[in-house]
Amino acid sequence: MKLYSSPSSPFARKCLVIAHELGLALEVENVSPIGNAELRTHNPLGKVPVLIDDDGAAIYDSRVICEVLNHRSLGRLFPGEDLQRALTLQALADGICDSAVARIFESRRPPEFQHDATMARYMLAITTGLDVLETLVDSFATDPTIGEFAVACALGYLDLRYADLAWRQGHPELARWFADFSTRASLQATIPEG
Ligand SMILES: N[C@@H](CCC(=O)N[C@@H](CS)C(=O)NCC(=O)O)C(=O)O
Repeated sequence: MKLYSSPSSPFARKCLVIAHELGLALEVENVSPIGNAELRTHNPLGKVPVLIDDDGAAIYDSRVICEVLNHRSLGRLFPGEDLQRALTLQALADGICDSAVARIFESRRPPEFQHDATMARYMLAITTGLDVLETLVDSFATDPTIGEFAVACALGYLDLRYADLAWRQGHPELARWFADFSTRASLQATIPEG
């Protein structure tokens, strides 16, 4: 199985972390999604990650990839008794990433084309999301689910692209949890770059 990935993508990282946790080896091909016609033949949305299955089928997006990998490996990352909490936590973490990634794209436009209100709206989603995560840390699962892994990938992306945000200030419980959780081999093996 081959994963079209990008070293900075929190969504691709989430898939790599989940594969690592499940003991699955994925061939990784790093690509730039921007203007990538070949990627678009696999995912019409033109986004990474995309998993190419052994039979050639393309699987996207990251939520689907993670769930399929977990299902095939009989993993416990989507536990039935905790499904609503785990999936909602994943949605919150992925949503923070959606806004964080979109804001980076917006910030790379020439200043005269940047839209301040849009930038502010993305930042509000990030900071409000962090505030809610801080209130949820106590409910994080001891046996981590897709939700906890998605949160770790989101925080890792903020460290990569939003160092100035200094998100640990004002979110001490989240910061403590992340420091401990980040020692997992799956997270150490997938530190984002770029
Ligand atoms: N919901 C998607 C989001 C994927 C995504 O936004 N990927 C970004 C890279 S982090 C991308 O490929 N963007 C290219 C584009 O928007 O054209 C997922 O979970 O896989």
